[in-house]
Amino acid sequence: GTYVTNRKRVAIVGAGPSGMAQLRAFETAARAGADIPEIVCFEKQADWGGQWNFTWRTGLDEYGEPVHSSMYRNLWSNGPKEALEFADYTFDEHFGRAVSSYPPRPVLWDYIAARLKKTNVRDFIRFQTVVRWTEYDAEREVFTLTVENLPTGETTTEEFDHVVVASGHFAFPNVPQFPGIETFPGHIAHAHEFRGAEAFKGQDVLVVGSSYSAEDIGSQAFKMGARSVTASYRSAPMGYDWPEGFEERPLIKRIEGNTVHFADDTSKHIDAVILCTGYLHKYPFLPDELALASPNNVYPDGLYRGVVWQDNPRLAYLGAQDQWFTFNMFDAQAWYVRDLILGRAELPSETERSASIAEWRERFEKLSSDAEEVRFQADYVRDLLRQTDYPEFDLDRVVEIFLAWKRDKKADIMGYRDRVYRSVMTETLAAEHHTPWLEEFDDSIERYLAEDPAKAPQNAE
Ligand code: FAD
Ligand code: NA0
Repeated sequence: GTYVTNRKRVAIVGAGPSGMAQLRAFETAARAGADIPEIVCFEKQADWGGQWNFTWRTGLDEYGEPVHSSMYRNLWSNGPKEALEFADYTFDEHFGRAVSSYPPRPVLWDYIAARLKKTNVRDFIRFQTVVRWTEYDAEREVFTLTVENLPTGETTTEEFDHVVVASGHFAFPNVPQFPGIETFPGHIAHAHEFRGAEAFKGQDVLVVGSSYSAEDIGSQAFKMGARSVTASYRSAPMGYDWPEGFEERPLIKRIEGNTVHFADDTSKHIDAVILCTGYLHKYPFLPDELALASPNNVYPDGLYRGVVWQDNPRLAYLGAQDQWFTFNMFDAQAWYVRDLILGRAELPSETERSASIAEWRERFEKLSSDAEEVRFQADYVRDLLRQTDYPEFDLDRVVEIFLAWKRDKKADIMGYRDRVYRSVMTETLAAEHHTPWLEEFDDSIERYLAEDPAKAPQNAE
Protein backbone atom coordinates (compact mmCIF):
# COMPACT_ATOMS: atom_id res chain seq x y z
CA GLY A 1 0.00 0.00 0.00
CA THR A 2 0.99 3.62 -0.21
CA TYR A 3 1.36 6.18 2.51
CA VAL A 4 -1.27 8.39 0.94
CA THR A 5 -4.79 7.63 2.06
CA ASN A 6 -8.09 9.37 1.49
CA ARG A 7 -10.94 9.67 3.95
CA LYS A 8 -9.03 7.59 6.38
CA ARG A 9 -9.00 7.84 10.14
CA VAL A 10 -6.33 9.65 12.11
CA ALA A 11 -5.85 9.30 15.87
CA ILE A 12 -4.13 12.05 17.84
CA VAL A 13 -2.95 11.05 21.32
CA GLY A 14 -3.11 14.13 23.55
CA ALA A 15 -4.69 17.57 23.27
CA GLY A 16 -1.83 19.63 24.62
CA PRO A 17 -0.24 22.38 22.50
CA SER A 18 1.09 19.75 20.04
CA GLY A 19 -2.20 17.87 19.60
CA MET A 20 -3.99 21.21 19.34
CA ALA A 21 -1.53 22.26 16.62
CA GLN A 22 -2.42 19.08 14.70
CA LEU A 23 -6.12 19.86 15.03
CA ARG A 24 -5.49 23.42 13.87
CA ALA A 25 -3.47 22.19 10.88
CA PHE A 26 -6.29 19.96 9.63
CA GLU A 27 -8.92 22.57 10.41
CA THR A 28 -6.99 25.18 8.38
CA ALA A 29 -6.86 22.82 5.39
CA ALA A 30 -10.56 22.00 5.71
CA ARG A 31 -11.43 25.69 5.85
CA ALA A 32 -9.53 26.14 2.60
CA GLY A 33 -11.66 23.45 0.98
CA ALA A 34 -9.56 20.31 1.50
CA ASP A 35 -11.14 16.95 2.11
CA ILE A 36 -9.69 15.95 5.47
CA PRO A 37 -9.65 12.54 7.15
CA GLU A 38 -11.79 11.65 10.11
CA ILE A 39 -9.89 12.77 13.19
CA VAL A 40 -10.23 11.53 16.74
CA CYS A 41 -8.12 13.15 19.43
CA PHE A 42 -7.90 11.29 22.74
CA GLU A 43 -7.18 13.40 25.80
CA LYS A 44 -7.04 11.89 29.25
CA GLN A 45 -7.62 15.17 31.04
CA ALA A 46 -11.01 16.92 31.17
CA ASP A 47 -9.75 19.91 29.19
CA TRP A 48 -7.17 20.72 26.54
CA GLY A 49 -3.85 22.53 27.01
CA GLY A 50 -1.61 19.69 28.23
CA GLN A 51 1.02 21.00 30.66
CA TRP A 52 -0.74 24.38 30.65
CA ASN A 53 -3.86 22.80 32.12
CA PHE A 54 -2.66 23.16 35.71
CA THR A 55 -4.05 20.92 38.44
CA TRP A 56 -3.63 21.06 42.22
CA ARG A 57 -3.51 17.27 42.18
CA THR A 58 -0.26 15.31 42.40
CA GLY A 59 0.51 11.62 41.99
CA LEU A 60 -2.67 9.91 40.84
CA ASP A 61 -5.82 11.73 39.79
CA GLU A 62 -9.41 10.96 40.80
CA TYR A 63 -9.42 7.95 38.45
CA GLY A 64 -6.10 6.56 39.66
CA GLU A 65 -4.42 7.84 36.49
CA PRO A 66 -0.96 9.51 36.72
CA VAL A 67 -1.38 13.29 36.88
CA HIS A 68 0.03 14.78 33.68
CA SER A 69 0.88 18.42 34.30
CA SER A 70 4.11 19.45 36.01
CA MET A 71 3.15 23.12 36.09
CA TYR A 72 2.58 25.08 39.28
CA ARG A 73 0.34 27.90 40.47
CA ASN A 74 2.79 30.74 40.09
CA LEU A 75 4.44 29.68 36.85
CA TRP A 76 5.14 32.41 34.34
CA SER A 77 6.51 31.76 30.88
CA ASN A 78 10.23 31.09 31.18
CA GLY A 79 10.99 32.41 27.70
CA PRO A 80 9.73 35.53 25.94
CA LYS A 81 6.30 34.99 24.41
CA GLU A 82 7.69 36.58 21.21
CA ALA A 83 9.68 33.34 20.69
CA LEU A 84 6.64 31.07 20.75
CA GLU A 85 4.05 33.23 18.95
CA PHE A 86 1.81 31.48 16.42
CA ALA A 87 2.30 32.88 12.93
CA ASP A 88 -1.41 32.39 12.19
CA TYR A 89 -2.74 33.82 15.46
CA THR A 90 -0.68 36.70 16.77
CA PHE A 91 -0.67 38.26 20.22
CA ASP A 92 -2.02 41.46 18.69
CA GLU A 93 -5.00 39.54 17.37
CA HIS A 94 -5.49 37.85 20.74
CA PHE A 95 -4.99 40.74 23.16
CA GLY A 96 -5.81 43.71 20.95
CA ARG A 97 -2.94 45.62 22.56
CA ALA A 98 0.64 45.18 23.66
CA VAL A 99 1.15 43.09 26.80
CA SER A 100 4.31 41.98 28.60
CA SER A 101 6.77 39.39 27.29
CA TYR A 102 6.48 36.82 30.10
CA PRO A 103 2.79 36.13 30.77
CA PRO A 104 1.67 33.88 33.63
CA ARG A 105 0.47 30.37 32.79
CA PRO A 106 -3.31 31.08 32.64
CA VAL A 107 -2.72 33.86 30.11
CA LEU A 108 -0.75 31.59 27.76
CA TRP A 109 -3.25 28.77 28.24
CA ASP A 110 -5.98 31.16 27.14
CA TYR A 111 -3.91 32.20 24.11
CA ILE A 112 -3.42 28.59 22.96
CA ALA A 113 -7.10 27.77 23.40
CA ALA A 114 -8.45 30.95 21.80
CA ARG A 115 -7.10 30.00 18.36
CA LEU A 116 -9.31 26.91 18.37
CA LYS A 117 -12.36 28.31 20.11
CA LYS A 118 -13.77 29.79 16.91
CA THR A 119 -13.62 26.37 15.20
CA ASN A 120 -15.40 23.07 15.70
CA VAL A 121 -12.29 21.00 16.45
CA ARG A 122 -13.22 20.56 20.10
CA ASP A 123 -15.85 18.15 18.79
CA PHE A 124 -13.03 15.89 17.55
CA ILE A 125 -11.63 15.48 21.06
CA ARG A 126 -12.69 12.73 23.42
CA PHE A 127 -11.86 14.12 26.82
CA GLN A 128 -11.22 12.01 29.90
CA THR A 129 -10.30 9.19 27.53
CA VAL A 130 -6.90 7.62 27.92
CA VAL A 131 -5.16 5.59 25.22
CA ARG A 132 -4.19 2.32 26.88
CA TRP A 133 -2.61 0.31 24.05
CA THR A 134 -1.76 0.40 20.37
CA GLU A 135 -1.29 -2.49 17.99
CA TYR A 136 -0.23 -2.35 14.38
CA ASP A 137 -1.34 -4.88 11.80
CA ALA A 138 1.34 -4.69 9.10
CA GLU A 139 -0.69 -6.64 6.57
CA ARG A 140 -3.76 -4.41 6.77
CA GLU A 141 -1.68 -1.32 7.63
CA VAL A 142 -4.04 -0.49 10.45
CA PHE A 143 -3.52 0.58 14.05
CA THR A 144 -5.90 -0.69 16.70
CA LEU A 145 -6.16 1.58 19.72
CA THR A 146 -7.61 0.46 23.01
CA VAL A 147 -8.93 3.41 24.94
CA GLU A 148 -10.59 3.82 28.33
CA ASN A 149 -13.28 6.31 29.17
CA LEU A 150 -12.10 7.26 32.66
CA PRO A 151 -15.43 8.33 34.23
CA THR A 152 -17.30 5.22 33.03
CA GLY A 153 -14.39 2.76 33.03
CA GLU A 154 -15.54 1.51 29.63
CA THR A 155 -12.81 0.25 27.28
CA THR A 156 -13.26 0.23 23.51
CA THR A 157 -11.07 -0.49 20.50
CA GLU A 158 -10.95 1.45 17.25
CA GLU A 159 -8.96 1.25 14.04
CA PHE A 160 -6.91 4.08 12.53
CA ASP A 161 -4.70 4.52 9.48
CA HIS A 162 -2.40 7.03 11.15
CA VAL A 163 -1.47 7.78 14.73
CA VAL A 164 0.00 11.09 15.89
CA VAL A 165 1.63 10.85 19.30
CA ALA A 166 1.31 14.20 21.06
CA SER A 167 1.44 12.98 24.64
CA GLY A 168 4.35 15.16 25.79
CA HIS A 169 7.55 14.10 27.51
CA PHE A 170 7.67 16.11 30.72
CA ALA A 171 5.17 14.08 32.73
CA PHE A 172 7.10 11.01 33.93
CA PRO A 173 9.70 12.17 36.46
CA ASN A 174 13.29 10.97 36.45
CA VAL A 175 13.93 10.27 40.14
CA PRO A 176 17.52 9.47 41.14
CA GLN A 177 18.60 7.94 44.43
CA PHE A 178 21.08 9.61 46.79
CA PRO A 179 22.85 7.82 49.66
CA GLY A 180 21.02 8.41 52.94
CA ILE A 181 18.05 10.21 51.37
CA GLU A 182 15.77 7.79 53.23
CA THR A 183 16.92 9.39 56.51
CA PHE A 184 15.82 12.87 55.44
CA PRO A 185 12.92 13.88 57.70
CA GLY A 186 11.65 16.85 55.68
CA HIS A 187 9.57 17.27 52.53
CA ILE A 188 10.96 15.48 49.44
CA ALA A 189 9.31 15.74 46.04
CA HIS A 190 10.15 15.72 42.36
CA ALA A 191 9.50 18.94 40.41
CA HIS A 192 6.56 17.12 38.76
CA GLU A 193 4.75 17.29 42.13
CA PHE A 194 5.69 20.88 42.96
CA ARG A 195 2.63 23.14 43.02
CA GLY A 196 3.83 26.25 44.85
CA ALA A 197 6.60 27.50 47.13
CA GLU A 198 4.51 29.31 49.76
CA ALA A 199 5.08 26.51 52.28
CA PHE A 200 8.86 27.03 51.99
CA LYS A 201 8.74 30.44 53.68
CA GLY A 202 11.49 30.56 56.31
CA GLN A 203 12.90 27.19 55.23
CA ASP A 204 16.24 26.05 53.85
CA VAL A 205 15.36 24.62 50.45
CA LEU A 206 17.49 22.38 48.25
CA VAL A 207 16.75 22.02 44.54
CA VAL A 208 18.67 19.25 42.76
CA GLY A 209 19.49 19.88 39.09
CA SER A 210 20.75 22.78 37.05
CA SER A 211 18.18 23.25 34.32
CA TYR A 212 14.87 25.14 33.98
CA SER A 213 13.03 23.41 36.80
CA ALA A 214 15.85 23.93 39.32
CA GLU A 215 16.26 27.54 38.25
CA ASP A 216 12.59 28.42 38.39
CA ILE A 217 11.51 26.38 41.42
CA GLY A 218 14.54 27.74 43.29
CA SER A 219 13.50 31.24 42.22
CA GLN A 220 9.91 30.59 43.34
CA ALA A 221 11.20 29.50 46.77
CA PHE A 222 13.32 32.64 46.99
CA LYS A 223 10.37 34.83 45.96
CA MET A 224 8.10 33.21 48.54
CA GLY A 225 10.55 33.90 51.36
CA ALA A 226 12.66 30.78 51.81
CA ARG A 227 15.45 31.38 54.33
CA SER A 228 17.98 29.95 51.89
CA VAL A 229 17.96 28.27 48.50
CA THR A 230 20.69 25.84 47.46
CA ALA A 231 20.92 24.39 43.97
CA SER A 232 22.96 21.21 43.63
CA TYR A 233 24.40 20.47 40.17
CA ARG A 234 25.79 17.30 38.65
CA SER A 235 27.59 18.58 35.53
CA ALA A 236 27.87 22.36 35.76
CA PRO A 237 26.41 25.17 37.83
CA MET A 238 23.82 27.47 36.26
CA GLY A 239 26.20 30.30 37.05
CA TYR A 240 23.74 33.14 37.47
CA ASP A 241 24.41 36.11 39.67
CA TRP A 242 22.12 34.77 42.41
CA PRO A 243 20.79 37.10 45.10
CA GLU A 244 21.93 36.90 48.72
CA GLY A 245 20.66 33.65 50.23
CA PHE A 246 20.74 31.70 46.94
CA GLU A 247 23.80 29.62 46.11
CA GLU A 248 24.98 26.69 44.02
CA ARG A 249 26.79 23.61 45.30
CA PRO A 250 28.01 20.48 43.50
CA LEU A 251 26.28 17.10 43.58
CA ILE A 252 24.92 15.53 46.79
CA LYS A 253 27.34 13.01 48.26
CA ARG A 254 25.13 11.78 51.08
CA ILE A 255 22.31 12.88 53.33
CA GLU A 256 22.22 12.38 57.10
CA GLY A 257 18.93 13.53 58.54
CA ASN A 258 18.59 17.23 57.84
CA THR A 259 22.27 17.54 56.89
CA VAL A 260 23.18 17.33 53.23
CA HIS A 261 26.82 16.68 52.28
CA PHE A 262 28.03 17.83 48.87
CA ALA A 263 30.81 16.64 46.57
CA ASP A 264 33.06 19.54 47.61
CA ASP A 265 32.93 18.25 51.22
CA THR A 266 30.76 21.11 52.41
CA SER A 267 27.49 20.42 54.18
CA LYS A 268 24.32 22.33 54.93
CA HIS A 269 21.13 22.13 56.96
CA ILE A 270 18.15 21.56 54.65
CA ASP A 271 14.41 21.50 55.40
CA ALA A 272 12.98 20.56 52.00
CA VAL A 273 14.32 18.86 48.85
CA ILE A 274 12.89 19.26 45.35
CA LEU A 275 14.39 16.90 42.79
CA CYS A 276 14.51 18.96 39.58
CA THR A 277 16.12 16.06 37.78
CA GLY A 278 14.18 16.01 34.54
CA TYR A 279 11.77 13.63 32.88
CA LEU A 280 11.65 10.32 30.99
CA HIS A 281 10.35 9.71 27.49
CA LYS A 282 7.67 7.16 28.33
CA TYR A 283 4.85 5.90 26.13
CA PRO A 284 3.02 3.22 28.10
CA PHE A 285 0.39 2.94 25.35
CA LEU A 286 2.91 1.88 22.69
CA PRO A 287 4.73 -1.45 22.13
CA ASP A 288 8.50 -1.03 22.21
CA GLU A 289 8.87 -1.17 18.41
CA LEU A 290 6.78 2.00 18.14
CA ALA A 291 7.96 3.79 21.30
CA LEU A 292 10.56 6.50 21.18
CA ALA A 293 13.41 5.90 23.61
CA SER A 294 15.71 8.87 23.96
CA PRO A 295 17.32 11.23 26.40
CA ASN A 296 15.83 14.73 26.41
CA ASN A 297 17.60 16.34 23.45
CA VAL A 298 16.94 18.46 20.36
CA TYR A 299 17.22 15.58 17.87
CA PRO A 300 15.94 12.25 19.20
CA ASP A 301 17.02 9.33 17.03
CA GLY A 302 14.57 7.40 14.87
CA LEU A 303 12.38 10.29 13.75
CA TYR A 304 12.56 11.52 10.17
CA ARG A 305 12.33 15.33 10.11
CA GLY A 306 11.94 14.98 13.86
CA VAL A 307 8.39 13.66 13.49
CA VAL A 308 7.98 10.56 11.31
CA TRP A 309 8.71 7.24 13.02
CA GLN A 310 11.35 5.71 10.78
CA ASP A 311 10.27 2.10 11.29
CA ASN A 312 6.61 2.84 10.63
CA PRO A 313 5.94 6.16 8.90
CA ARG A 314 2.22 5.99 9.62
CA LEU A 315 3.15 6.89 13.15
CA ALA A 316 4.27 10.45 13.91
CA TYR A 317 5.48 12.22 17.03
CA LEU A 318 4.99 15.90 17.77
CA GLY A 319 7.00 17.89 20.29
CA ALA A 320 9.35 15.02 21.07
CA GLN A 321 12.41 17.29 21.04
CA ASP A 322 13.85 19.26 23.91
CA GLN A 323 12.30 22.66 23.44
CA TRP A 324 13.77 26.05 22.79
CA PHE A 325 11.07 26.69 20.24
CA THR A 326 7.67 25.49 21.39
CA PHE A 327 4.25 26.49 20.01
CA ASN A 328 5.35 27.62 16.54
CA MET A 329 7.63 24.57 16.21
CA PHE A 330 4.70 22.29 17.07
CA ASP A 331 2.76 24.09 14.33
CA ALA A 332 5.52 23.52 11.77
CA GLN A 333 5.60 19.84 12.70
CA ALA A 334 1.82 19.48 12.66
CA TRP A 335 1.47 21.19 9.27
CA TYR A 336 4.09 18.86 7.80
CA VAL A 337 2.50 15.72 9.28
CA ARG A 338 -0.88 16.90 7.98
CA ASP A 339 0.56 17.33 4.48
CA LEU A 340 2.07 13.84 4.54
CA ILE A 341 -1.27 12.38 5.58
CA LEU A 342 -3.13 14.42 2.94
CA GLY A 343 -0.60 13.34 0.30
CA ARG A 344 0.46 16.94 -0.33
CA ALA A 345 4.00 16.20 0.75
CA GLU A 346 5.80 13.16 -0.50
CA LEU A 347 7.38 10.77 1.96
CA PRO A 348 10.93 9.97 0.83
CA SER A 349 12.12 6.37 0.65
CA GLU A 350 13.34 4.59 3.76
CA THR A 351 16.95 5.00 2.60
CA GLU A 352 16.56 8.72 1.98
CA ARG A 353 14.89 9.18 5.35
CA SER A 354 17.64 7.26 7.03
CA ALA A 355 20.29 9.43 5.35
CA SER A 356 18.46 12.57 6.45
CA ILE A 357 18.24 11.40 10.06
CA ALA A 358 21.96 10.55 10.03
CA GLU A 359 22.84 13.97 8.63
CA TRP A 360 20.87 15.87 11.27
CA ARG A 361 22.12 13.59 14.04
CA GLU A 362 25.71 14.20 12.99
CA ARG A 363 25.16 17.93 13.15
CA PHE A 364 23.35 17.59 16.46
CA GLU A 365 26.23 15.67 18.02
CA LYS A 366 28.63 18.52 17.23
CA LEU A 367 26.58 21.15 19.07
CA SER A 368 28.59 22.61 21.92
CA SER A 369 26.67 25.61 23.24
CA ASP A 370 23.14 26.80 23.91
CA ALA A 371 23.43 29.36 21.11
CA GLU A 372 24.35 26.59 18.67
CA GLU A 373 21.39 24.52 19.87
CA VAL A 374 19.00 27.42 19.34
CA ARG A 375 20.30 27.95 15.79
CA PHE A 376 20.10 24.24 15.12
CA GLN A 377 16.46 24.15 16.23
CA ALA A 378 15.71 27.24 14.13
CA ASP A 379 17.18 25.48 11.08
CA TYR A 380 15.12 22.43 11.90
CA VAL A 381 11.91 24.50 12.04
CA ARG A 382 12.90 26.32 8.84
CA ASP A 383 13.31 23.02 7.03
CA LEU A 384 9.79 21.99 8.08
CA LEU A 385 8.26 25.34 7.17
CA ARG A 386 9.65 25.06 3.64
CA GLN A 387 7.59 21.91 3.16
CA THR A 388 4.27 23.48 4.13
CA ASP A 389 2.06 26.54 3.67
CA TYR A 390 2.32 27.64 7.33
CA PRO A 391 2.84 31.43 7.29
CA GLU A 392 6.56 32.16 7.07
CA PHE A 393 8.26 34.10 9.83
CA ASP A 394 11.75 35.37 10.47
CA LEU A 395 13.46 32.56 12.36
CA ASP A 396 16.79 34.40 12.50
CA ARG A 397 15.13 37.15 14.47
CA VAL A 398 13.58 34.63 16.81
CA VAL A 399 17.09 33.26 17.39
CA GLU A 400 18.14 36.83 18.30
CA ILE A 401 15.27 36.97 20.81
CA PHE A 402 16.47 33.74 22.42
CA LEU A 403 20.02 35.09 22.64
CA ALA A 404 18.82 38.38 24.13
CA TRP A 405 16.77 36.37 26.65
CA LYS A 406 19.89 34.46 27.66
CA ARG A 407 21.83 37.70 28.08
CA ASP A 408 19.02 39.25 30.10
CA LYS A 409 18.99 36.23 32.43
CA LYS A 410 22.75 36.51 32.90
CA ALA A 411 22.36 40.18 33.75
CA ASP A 412 19.49 39.77 36.22
CA ILE A 413 18.09 36.33 36.99
CA MET A 414 15.39 37.70 39.33
CA GLY A 415 14.47 40.56 37.00
CA TYR A 416 14.66 39.18 33.45
CA ARG A 417 10.91 38.64 33.30
CA ASP A 418 10.44 42.40 33.42
CA ARG A 419 12.18 42.80 30.05
CA VAL A 420 10.33 43.30 26.77
CA TYR A 421 10.92 42.06 23.20
CA ARG A 422 9.55 42.84 19.76
CA SER A 423 7.22 40.48 17.87
CA VAL A 424 8.64 39.17 14.60
CA MET A 425 5.07 38.57 13.45
CA THR A 426 3.65 42.06 13.96
CA GLU A 427 6.62 44.28 14.99
CA THR A 428 4.72 45.14 18.19
CA LEU A 429 7.03 45.87 21.09
CA ALA A 430 5.78 44.21 24.29
CA ALA A 431 4.56 46.50 27.06
CA GLU A 432 6.27 46.70 30.40
CA HIS A 433 4.18 44.89 32.99
CA HIS A 434 2.54 46.94 35.72
CA THR A 435 4.28 44.95 38.46
CA PRO A 436 7.78 43.43 38.57
CA TRP A 437 7.82 39.61 38.65
CA LEU A 438 9.43 39.56 42.09
CA GLU A 439 6.60 41.62 43.56
CA GLU A 440 3.66 40.02 41.78
CA PHE A 441 1.81 37.36 43.78
CA ASP A 442 -1.41 37.15 41.79
CA ASP A 443 -1.06 35.34 38.48
CA SER A 444 -4.66 35.63 37.30
CA ILE A 445 -5.64 36.86 33.82
CA GLU A 446 -7.76 39.59 35.44
CA ARG A 447 -4.83 40.99 37.34
CA TYR A 448 -2.49 40.56 34.35
CA LEU A 449 -4.76 42.49 32.01
CA ALA A 450 -5.74 45.17 34.53
CA GLU A 451 -4.95 48.60 33.05
CA ASP A 452 -4.83 50.03 36.53
CA PRO A 453 -3.34 47.47 38.93
CA ALA A 454 -4.31 49.61 41.92
CA LYS A 455 -7.92 48.75 41.10
CA ALA A 456 -7.08 45.05 40.81
CA PRO A 457 -5.64 44.23 44.22
CA GLN A 458 -3.56 41.11 44.48
CA ASN A 459 -5.60 38.12 45.66
CA ALA A 460 -2.67 36.53 47.41
CA GLU A 461 -1.84 39.49 49.66
P1 FAD B 1 1.91 18.35 26.80
O1 FAD B 1 1.67 19.78 27.07
O2 FAD B 1 2.60 17.55 27.84
O3 FAD B 1 0.48 17.67 26.47
C1 FAD B 1 0.35 16.28 26.27
C2 FAD B 1 -1.13 15.90 26.44
O4 FAD B 1 -1.29 14.50 26.17
C3 FAD B 1 -1.66 16.13 27.86
O5 FAD B 1 -2.85 16.88 27.81
C4 FAD B 1 -1.91 14.70 28.39
O6 FAD B 1 -2.99 14.65 29.29
C5 FAD B 1 -2.19 13.93 27.12
N1 FAD B 1 -1.91 12.50 27.22
C6 FAD B 1 -0.74 11.93 27.61
N2 FAD B 1 -0.83 10.60 27.55
C7 FAD B 1 -2.09 10.31 27.10
C8 FAD B 1 -2.78 9.10 26.83
N3 FAD B 1 -2.19 7.90 26.97
N4 FAD B 1 -4.05 9.17 26.41
C9 FAD B 1 -4.65 10.38 26.25
N5 FAD B 1 -4.05 11.56 26.48
C10 FAD B 1 -2.77 11.51 26.90
N6 FAD B 1 7.08 25.86 27.19
C11 FAD B 1 7.07 27.16 26.87
O7 FAD B 1 7.01 27.52 25.70
N7 FAD B 1 7.11 28.13 27.82
C12 FAD B 1 7.14 27.80 29.12
O8 FAD B 1 7.17 28.69 29.97
C13 FAD B 1 7.12 26.43 29.50
N8 FAD B 1 7.11 26.06 30.79
C14 FAD B 1 7.10 24.74 31.12
C15 FAD B 1 7.08 24.40 32.46
C16 FAD B 1 7.08 23.08 32.87
C17 FAD B 1 7.07 22.76 34.33
C18 FAD B 1 7.11 22.07 31.89
C19 FAD B 1 7.13 20.63 32.29
C20 FAD B 1 7.12 22.41 30.54
C21 FAD B 1 7.13 23.75 30.15
N9 FAD B 1 7.14 24.14 28.82
C22 FAD B 1 7.11 25.47 28.49
C23 FAD B 1 7.29 23.14 27.75
C24 FAD B 1 5.99 22.37 27.39
O9 FAD B 1 6.46 21.08 27.19
C25 FAD B 1 5.32 22.91 26.12
O10 FAD B 1 4.97 24.26 26.29
C26 FAD B 1 4.05 22.16 25.74
O11 FAD B 1 3.17 22.03 26.82
C27 FAD B 1 4.28 20.82 25.10
O12 FAD B 1 3.09 20.44 24.46
P2 FAD B 1 2.73 18.94 24.10
O13 FAD B 1 1.34 18.97 23.57
O14 FAD B 1 3.79 18.36 23.25
O15 FAD B 1 2.78 18.13 25.47
P1 NA0 C 1 13.75 20.33 33.57
O1 NA0 C 1 14.64 21.34 34.17
O2 NA0 C 1 12.72 19.71 34.45
O3 NA0 C 1 13.03 21.00 32.33
C1 NA0 C 1 12.09 20.27 31.58
C2 NA0 C 1 18.28 18.35 35.00
O4 NA0 C 1 18.37 17.28 35.93
C3 NA0 C 1 19.69 18.61 34.48
O5 NA0 C 1 20.23 19.70 35.14
C4 NA0 C 1 20.42 17.32 34.88
O6 NA0 C 1 21.78 17.52 35.12
C5 NA0 C 1 19.73 17.01 36.18
N1 NA0 C 1 19.87 15.61 36.59
C6 NA0 C 1 19.39 14.51 35.98
N2 NA0 C 1 19.71 13.41 36.68
C7 NA0 C 1 20.42 13.83 37.75
C8 NA0 C 1 21.03 13.15 38.83
N3 NA0 C 1 21.01 11.82 38.94
N4 NA0 C 1 21.66 13.89 39.76
C9 NA0 C 1 21.71 15.24 39.65
N5 NA0 C 1 21.16 15.92 38.65
C10 NA0 C 1 20.52 15.22 37.70
O7 NA0 C 1 14.54 19.11 32.94
P2 NA0 C 1 15.86 19.10 32.01
O8 NA0 C 1 15.82 17.84 31.25
O9 NA0 C 1 16.00 20.35 31.25
O10 NA0 C 1 17.08 19.06 33.06
C11 NA0 C 1 17.30 17.95 33.91
C12 NA0 C 1 11.22 21.17 30.74
O11 NA0 C 1 10.37 21.92 31.55
C13 NA0 C 1 11.95 22.15 29.86
O12 NA0 C 1 11.39 22.11 28.57
C14 NA0 C 1 11.68 23.50 30.47
O13 NA0 C 1 11.56 24.49 29.49
C15 NA0 C 1 10.39 23.27 31.17
N6 NA0 C 1 10.26 24.11 32.37
C16 NA0 C 1 9.83 25.39 32.24
C17 NA0 C 1 9.63 26.20 33.36
C18 NA0 C 1 9.09 27.56 33.20
O14 NA0 C 1 8.72 27.93 32.14
C19 NA0 C 1 9.92 25.70 34.61
C20 NA0 C 1 10.37 24.42 34.72
C21 NA0 C 1 10.53 23.61 33.58
P3 NA0 C 1 22.92 17.29 33.99
O15 NA0 C 1 24.08 16.86 34.77
O16 NA0 C 1 22.41 16.24 33.06
O17 NA0 C 1 23.08 18.62 33.35
C22 NA0 C 1 8.98 28.46 34.31
